[in-house]
Amino acid sequence: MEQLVEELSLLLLNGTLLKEVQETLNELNTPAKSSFLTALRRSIENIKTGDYNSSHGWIQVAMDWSWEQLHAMHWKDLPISYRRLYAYTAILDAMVYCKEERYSNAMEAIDRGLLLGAPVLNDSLQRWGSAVSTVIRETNYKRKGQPEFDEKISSLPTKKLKNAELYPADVINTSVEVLHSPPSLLHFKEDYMKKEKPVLIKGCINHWPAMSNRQWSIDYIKSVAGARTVPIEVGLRYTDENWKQDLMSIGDFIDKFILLESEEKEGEKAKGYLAQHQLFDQIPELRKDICIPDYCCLSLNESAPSDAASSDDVSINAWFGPKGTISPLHFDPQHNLLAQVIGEKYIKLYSPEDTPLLYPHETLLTNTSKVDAEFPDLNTFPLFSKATPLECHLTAGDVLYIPPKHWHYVRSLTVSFSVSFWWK
Ligand SMILES: O=C(O)CCC(=O)C(=O)O
Repeated sequence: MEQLVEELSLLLLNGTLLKEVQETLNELNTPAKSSFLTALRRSIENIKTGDYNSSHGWIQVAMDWSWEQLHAMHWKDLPISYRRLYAYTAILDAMVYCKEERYSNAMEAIDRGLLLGAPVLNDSLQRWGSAVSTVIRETNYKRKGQPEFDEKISSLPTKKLKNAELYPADVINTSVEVLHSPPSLLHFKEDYMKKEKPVLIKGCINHWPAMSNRQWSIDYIKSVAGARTVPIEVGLRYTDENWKQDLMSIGDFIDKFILLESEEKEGEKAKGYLAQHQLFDQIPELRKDICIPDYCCLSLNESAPSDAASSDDVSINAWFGPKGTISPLHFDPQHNLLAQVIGEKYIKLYSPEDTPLLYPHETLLTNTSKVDAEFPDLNTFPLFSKATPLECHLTAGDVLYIPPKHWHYVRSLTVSFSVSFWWK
């Protein structure tokens, strides 16, 4: 940590940071961009004299300016330079908070920078994230004399449920093909990827640290990542009108949506879901606990010079939530391995051939069906009854292969943590 602060102080003193900022600003054609540079210069002058209060004030001016630019256009059209500028402000903010030993504030600044910014200064934000997170953990440890541990929390993911609680009334059998040991790469490619056939592989991730020596539980996640800020989907389905996204710490998310939810049993309250988030890029400590399945190296792209896709091309997402989260029926363009680390999920799949029977939204959400896959309104969507679902029940250790463009509906049956791997 001291080393990082020193490293950054040096970059401030020798002008490297300001030079990079100036180069980034040169790439942009935005009015009033000089106000960003002026604010940053002032904040750095204040850091050098130890006037941290004024420094925060100037950083805030620069941050507000870049925040406005981030929101001035659609995310996908946004030049990456704006995200870099935001990252510089986050790094400076975090540095000042660290000098003041306000580590929770530093952590929040870093995560906002990681979520909204882009890599700068040799990926400093990620390194700061790990360092500050360690300081927070150690401080908690010293304060409590032991790692954070709560019996009520740790018993959650292992709680066994009766079948009646797990399955919707009409589902008894798994109709997706089930393999009880991992297939060879060749077998997987020929019989599932090429044939575009879903398959459930039991115990496929039992060798992951997250399933063995560093077994994930709610208290483990809270102690490793509780201070980190993440985007949470609030609402039952992303297709609902009152659905929104909030930023909050994983610790608050666990207290508010995972623990409360299990105490209140079902509860009609809005669900919170840490969904489709690249958590492992943000928190390398958790990335160490999972492994990219070898199958993700397989490609059907015959025109590619090599048959193998690189692991850099695999997009890894976390899906962490209470019992009852729902991902409405939708499809994605890539191959997907959905791995279940904690808890259980019910999944319904439809082949792309059924698309005309599934009533996709006509605009924006064209990859999402208008039909509630579990409780369909057949008066409004009569053709849906002709579609042929495959169903399965994913339990901890399992991996489900979902071929590209296969429709899938997912409901968690318990507190659940899944990790998805998408690749081309
Ligand atoms: O687990 C979920 O809720 C949804 C997962 C999903 O849609 C995916 O992996 O593509």
